[in-house]
Amino acid sequence: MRSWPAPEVPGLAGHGLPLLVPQLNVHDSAAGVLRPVTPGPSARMYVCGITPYDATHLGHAATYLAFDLVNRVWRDAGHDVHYVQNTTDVDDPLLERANDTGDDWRALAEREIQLFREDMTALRVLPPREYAGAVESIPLIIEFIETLRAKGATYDLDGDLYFPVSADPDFGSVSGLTPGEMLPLFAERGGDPDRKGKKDPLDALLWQAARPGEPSWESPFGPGRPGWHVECSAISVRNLGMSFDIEGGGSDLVFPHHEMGAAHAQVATGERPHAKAYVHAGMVGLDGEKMSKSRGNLVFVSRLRAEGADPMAIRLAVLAHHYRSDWEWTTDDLTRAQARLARWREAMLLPGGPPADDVVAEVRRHLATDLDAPAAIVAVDRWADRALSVVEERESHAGAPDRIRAAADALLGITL
Ligand code: 5CA
Ligand code: ZN
Repeated sequence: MRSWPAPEVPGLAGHGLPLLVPQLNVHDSAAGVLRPVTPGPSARMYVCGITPYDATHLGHAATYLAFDLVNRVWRDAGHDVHYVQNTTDVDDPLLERANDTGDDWRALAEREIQLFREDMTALRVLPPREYAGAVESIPLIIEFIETLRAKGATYDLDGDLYFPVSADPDFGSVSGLTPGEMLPLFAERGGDPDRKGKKDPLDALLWQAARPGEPSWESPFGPGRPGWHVECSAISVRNLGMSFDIEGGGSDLVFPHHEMGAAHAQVATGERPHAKAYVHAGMVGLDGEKMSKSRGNLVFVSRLRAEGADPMAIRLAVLAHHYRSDWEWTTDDLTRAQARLARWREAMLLPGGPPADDVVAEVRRHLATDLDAPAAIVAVDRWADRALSVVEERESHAGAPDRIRAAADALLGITL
């Protein structure tokens, strides 16, 4: 599927030099601690994409901006970044929405994906190298399920095909949850623990037999459509292989989505782990609740843009919150970011400023420490404050504003 246009990323002095660019450490949900990620020359990342029926709310934006920081930090460290993202362009919630509004489900998905592309472009999010739709990936998903079947890791229930979680001895290692903790989350997030005839209530649907009025595709297991977890498992393994560096998404995906995806992949390939680190962004809320389509409490990036908000202010407003924290959007976020952006831009107009090297080093250090964008932003604030208050000529370094501009662009994705 077509991705979106890549923004220019300026190269910074010291780019690719380990002495100047610290190695990225991120919080790995499986390990429960901050860990160094140690990619080879090619750094591999898979991030779960949208289900295209209501894009792009600020929660989505916050998640994709978090992983955009990973991408930028890795590029600055000299890695060739292989970034893959899916889009769940056939699934229950999308079909339900299309049904409710009388839309054609394909048209709804295409419209929302296009809006998502436009929002990502406006926010200067670097595009994935492969942007894979579930529908276009059905042949490879079928092939992946065939592999599981050949290994005896599937069973049939009234025409639907299930994955027995008992097939993976490591099941549970991504979330670290007990079965008792898993069950309510499974029920809440698309699972069917109460279905009669399952071997284990947590077993996940791999292939759902065709139902009247729903789209379906031919397969060796009869006509139907793929389950959700197997979509991301198949797409990630096909494009990145096993043990890729980071699998990412919002914290609502830790269980069951990333747990099941890892189990499928580990059983299908006989290798482990699926990803070296599982990285999760906090949930963005509004009015005391998680922002989500089902609750309808959404603030859309496209709406803010249409109201005249500078996309760079939207980006800065989101990055002012640490990616792992749960937080609530308020209009103050945007007001503060607009003021901050104006101040940074004012400092850019000066002929010189305080030395930039230490500031760039500080931004790099903060981002390498679990993507601490809020601290990186404060470092730029301090530089701008000093620049705007410099009175003596000798304190002013020609070219410093340009270097700060380049760092804000390359590392934070903010153009000044
Ligand atoms: N298509 C699946 C992933 S394969 C899906 O979860 N789609 S989604 O549209 O519901 O969400 C897209 C991404 O945004 C996911 O990574 C999800 O974890 C994240 N996300 C959803 N709601 C929020 C929120 N309120 N705050 C932060 N991130 C969110
Ligand atoms: Zn996914």
